[in-house]
Amino acid sequence: MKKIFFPFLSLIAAFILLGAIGCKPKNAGDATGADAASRVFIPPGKYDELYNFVAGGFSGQVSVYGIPSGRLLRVIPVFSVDPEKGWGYSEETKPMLNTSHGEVPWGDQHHLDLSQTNGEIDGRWLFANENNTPRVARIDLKTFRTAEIIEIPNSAGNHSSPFITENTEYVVAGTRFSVPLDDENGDVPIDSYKKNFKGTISFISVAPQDGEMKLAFQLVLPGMNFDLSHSGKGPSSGWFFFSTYNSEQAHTLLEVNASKRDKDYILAVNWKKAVEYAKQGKGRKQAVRYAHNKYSDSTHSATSTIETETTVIDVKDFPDLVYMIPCPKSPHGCDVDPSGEYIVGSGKLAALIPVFSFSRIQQAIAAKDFDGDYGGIPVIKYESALHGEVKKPGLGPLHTEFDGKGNAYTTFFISSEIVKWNIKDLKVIDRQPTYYSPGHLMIPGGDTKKPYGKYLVAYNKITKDRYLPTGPELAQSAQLFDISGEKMKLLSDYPSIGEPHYAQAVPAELISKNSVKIFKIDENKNPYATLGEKNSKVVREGNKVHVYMTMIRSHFSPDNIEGIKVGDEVYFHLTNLEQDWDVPHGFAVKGATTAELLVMPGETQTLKWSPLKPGIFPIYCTDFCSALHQEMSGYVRVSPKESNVPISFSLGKNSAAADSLLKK
Ligand code: RUQ
Ligand code: CUA
Repeated sequence: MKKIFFPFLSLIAAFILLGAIGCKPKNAGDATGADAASRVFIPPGKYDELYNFVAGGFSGQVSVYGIPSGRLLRVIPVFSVDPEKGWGYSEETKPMLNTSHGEVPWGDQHHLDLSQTNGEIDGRWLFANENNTPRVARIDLKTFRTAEIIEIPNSAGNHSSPFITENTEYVVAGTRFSVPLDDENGDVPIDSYKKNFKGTISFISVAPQDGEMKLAFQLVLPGMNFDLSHSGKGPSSGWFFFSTYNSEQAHTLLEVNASKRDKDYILAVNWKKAVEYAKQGKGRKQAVRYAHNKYSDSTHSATSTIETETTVIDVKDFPDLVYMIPCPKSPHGCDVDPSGEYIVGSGKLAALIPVFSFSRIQQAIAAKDFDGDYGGIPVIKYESALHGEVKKPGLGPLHTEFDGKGNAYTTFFISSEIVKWNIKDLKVIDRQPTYYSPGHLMIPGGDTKKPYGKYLVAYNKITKDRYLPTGPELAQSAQLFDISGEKMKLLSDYPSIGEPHYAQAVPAELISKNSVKIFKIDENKNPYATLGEKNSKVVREGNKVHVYMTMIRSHFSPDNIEGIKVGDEVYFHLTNLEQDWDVPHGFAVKGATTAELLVMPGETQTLKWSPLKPGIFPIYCTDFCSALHQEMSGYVRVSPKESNVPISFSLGKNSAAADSLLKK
């Protein structure tokens, strides 16, 4: 029997007896060979076919891989500070991590969604969620940088996020934990869950031109857990589908208490109608506090604004807004097929996969084919919404993606496999083992109208013996499959950063053609930019010292600074004067308690430094930028607090202080 890593051991035991699906197939992982190797081999100097953006889970960041090679191209800092790039440490980027709780330097990043136009990936932005302190980020794919982060009020554990609509009109964010609303007294007994705890789903609008996000409105729902989501498309465009669990409304020992009912629900949301109501001013204005952070490529700096209002729409006041569809049992993934007609719910504890039909859902709504209500929300009869069930597909279904050729692929956490099945006749076509326990899977464009359908990547959580041991913790793993034929074929696996959850991939050309190579120096609007070496200077303002410093191969200007005193706050404003692709310069100063800086061509970034003792403090470039990179360095002299050494600075000559010494 394969190893089982699941907290529901006792509940699961029964399922395992049901069938021998959980057994580890023979030839474990030996399916690859010379043919597979040539399929993933990218000759030196050649590019990968696709970009693969992978959620970092508890790392809080997003990583970017090339497919099919599996080569790591970049880690994009999003919700966590990153000393490598100075993200969250430089004065310019600090505001990006501001929240209503103050600076939060870490996040738990689970899902990604690429922006779409007409249901197809348009290569403009990548949206990322943060669970722990609910936030949604927008990454600009021209620069591969986080351009915007918006906090979500009335939310806790922002898991059901960020999923976008067909034309990127909205990004949704469903709360994992229900909690009292922000403007209510939250100091209530935990066992008053049923009375006081509420679920919310937030709709964030995205401006079509520049992508700017805005919290448009929030739906208030009965207390339960919202897990995942996908928007409708084609015929189901205008709708959203959310998986929910804990319809038991348990607040303790959820592994037992939230697993009691035979069915939980998929929530179908008529979001176009919700937008109409919001526009008619039907919601309630609520006082809240949440941060909205934006990064500008023109000032090369971020601003953080605390917003104070949201509009909430309680769904129980609007009977035609949301409907519940029973779904066995504790559903996790909720995926919509490329045609927009089929909605797949993956019940973690279910021995089947239900596939719902959008047209049947609509008929049921029209005919009021309901089976009572849940917290005032009409519950559509299971059979009325159902297209059919995939029987005995495997154990622990989690997520489903599509190849655009009528097939669906579902991950099975417990039986460690991917199962391919036909959406129409619901017959299993193929199953392949994964190593091990896959969570999400990804087919490039697999949640769009037009999947690219050539590869599939499984993101596996417990890799055990797959890599050289690295102590108690092993890297999680991505496994690449060829899905162009009838049977899936394992091509390769490669370790991944953090804990990947969802991922997205897109043909490289769609993104690489817009990639920014440099920032134009004459468009640099950073208030502390130094446009040209001759403008470099050091200015004292009280106990603040501003160093306007430039960088170009292979020196800083100035590179000798004196007159700084213990107790000063020193701001090194570094402008990289290069106008050449891939020539960043770095900056480090001895004793800095923050990070280094990496400054891109044409950009300005600022490091704050508070020297604590007198002495000579070297500065140097941290990025090997030329043959004379080791020469790219300098000295800062720090004098005691009471000293009267004047501010002086120079490049290539003795400083004033040194001259006066020599004259003596
Ligand atoms: S989850 S492994 Cu956080 Cu998307 Cu399913
Ligand atoms: Cu600049 Cu090394």
